[in-house]
Amino acid sequence: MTGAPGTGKSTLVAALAKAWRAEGKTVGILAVDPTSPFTGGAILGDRIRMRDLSGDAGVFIRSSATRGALGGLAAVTLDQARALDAVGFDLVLIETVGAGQNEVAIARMAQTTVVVEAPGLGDEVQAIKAGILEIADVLVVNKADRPGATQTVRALRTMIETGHPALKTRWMHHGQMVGVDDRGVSNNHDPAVWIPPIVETVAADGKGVDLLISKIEEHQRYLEGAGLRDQIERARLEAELMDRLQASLLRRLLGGLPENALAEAVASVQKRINTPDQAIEALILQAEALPVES
Ligand SMILES: Nc1nc2c(ncn2[C@@H]2O[C@H](COP(=O)(O)OP(=O)(O)OP(=O)(O)O)[C@@H](O)[C@H]2O)c(=O)[nH]1
Ligand SMILES: [Mg+2]
Repeated sequence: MTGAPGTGKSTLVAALAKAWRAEGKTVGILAVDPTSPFTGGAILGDRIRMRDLSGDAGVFIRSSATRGALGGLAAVTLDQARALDAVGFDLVLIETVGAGQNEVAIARMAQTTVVVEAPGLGDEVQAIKAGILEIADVLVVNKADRPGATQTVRALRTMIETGHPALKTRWMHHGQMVGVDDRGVSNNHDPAVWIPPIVETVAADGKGVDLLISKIEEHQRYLEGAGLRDQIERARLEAELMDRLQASLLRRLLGGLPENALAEAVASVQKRINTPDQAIEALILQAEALPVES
């Protein structure tokens, strides 16, 4: 569940969790960096919104206010989600503010990504600015009780009809052009492309939540039916492992170098002594010359 600050993600997550609990399903909820400049100190607010759920052993809630924990946030959240999955939670809901690379990385790892919009946050559809529209499996226009909801729906519909990447993206795969969906997964075996439906909700009073659930479940069935779940999981794990590999190589490299090595590299580029590539090459050579840590 991702979207601009204050669009109603937490309220929606609470409403979804309640509905799934009523069906007897267990629900894990992970809220990532819920403190936004808009709603400020939202962890407390989230606690209040989630209050109806507390004390229920079938619900696990964890908020991580980890602003500033660059790079590690996606990994930590995905590990938490794995843990919840491993202990048998039927559903794991992750709320992120769709505002940074971290959040987008997390959203990309979900089986079903719901992008939440709300009217009245400015002229533009917020998700376009944040670059998260293309990862949406289901689009929600929450706060449908507010003026402007119809225009927001219309704007989203136009965007999907004219330019959803699922409808036009192609990429090279093993030297062949193949049709792909928005996650870069080949779906040339299955011509049916998932076009994100748009659901209007009033999270505050539960309106539209049943329809949202049915769309989320429809998307899950689509993944299953098209045999895409394994393929997508493999592609995402590959991306996740590459990210973690990059981060850990970088940590290892920089950790082994003297403290001022990076500053000196920067200075050498600023003084036009080195090009960036030359400075990087020098850093790598310097790191490789160091004794290997055991
Ligand atoms: N009018 C109206 N207000 C809503 C609706 N859903 C949520 N709100 C209100 O919008 C405010 C923000 O809701 P949250 O659920 O905290 O939004 P959020 O997207 O989780 O916010 P952040 O985590 O801070 O990004 C709260 O005051 C909610 O009560 C709705 O459907 N209609
Ligand atoms: Mg929230």
